[in-house]
Amino acid sequence: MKLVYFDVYGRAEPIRMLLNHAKVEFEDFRIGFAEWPALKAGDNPVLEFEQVPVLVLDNGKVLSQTKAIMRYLGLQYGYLPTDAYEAYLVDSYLDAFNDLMHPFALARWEKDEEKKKEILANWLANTFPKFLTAFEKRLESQGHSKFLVGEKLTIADFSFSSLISVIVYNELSETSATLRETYETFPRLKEYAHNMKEIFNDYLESRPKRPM
Ligand SMILES: N[C@@H](CCC(=O)N[C@@H](CS)C(=O)NCC(=O)O)C(=O)O
Repeated sequence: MKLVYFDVYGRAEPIRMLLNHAKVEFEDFRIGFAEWPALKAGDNPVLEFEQVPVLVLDNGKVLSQTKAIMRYLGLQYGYLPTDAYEAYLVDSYLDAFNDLMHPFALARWEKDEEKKKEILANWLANTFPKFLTAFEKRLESQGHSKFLVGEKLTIADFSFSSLISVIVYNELSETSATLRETYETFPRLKEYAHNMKEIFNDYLESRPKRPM
């Protein structure tokens, strides 16, 4: 199969992590930002919504939309719970990660430096701790499990491990050290990061290093 995205972590990284963990061979096709406008304008049948990531399967089918791709791969490779409540928890996490990251992404692409600072400061003071508090509570209710949901790795773990590896534990990110200070005030989340680092260490060490 072929995964099409930009040469950054972004929305494709949980997909890369999952395929890597499941030992599925795939082409990690990375588009340069400069090539994108022409590709997008080119009426390319692979770009159904004129957005990436897309995953082109070996049978020619093209999958779009990150969460749907994750769910598809989760079902294929055993990273989706069969229990309805656990499946709900996984989806709820994925939506929460999107909500958490939306303002952060807006700040990153904001050209006006003052506005950018303001969005980021508000996110750091309010949004980030609010979501972490909720995640910490969920982890507390998980008892001794290492994972976000149930007793095994799910697509929620790929998504959250990717997220923290990019914004909290990333030496190339300008904001990572500040975010880590807040993140590590949550003991269960800190322990979670440690546990996931053990599981994904080989991949995290060998992947291309990027600030985002
Ligand atoms: N809902 C889509 C959003 C995809 C999306 O926003 N992709 C961005 C990159 S992260 C993109 O393709 N941007 C280029 C563009 O829209 O021209 C998903 O979850 O996959």
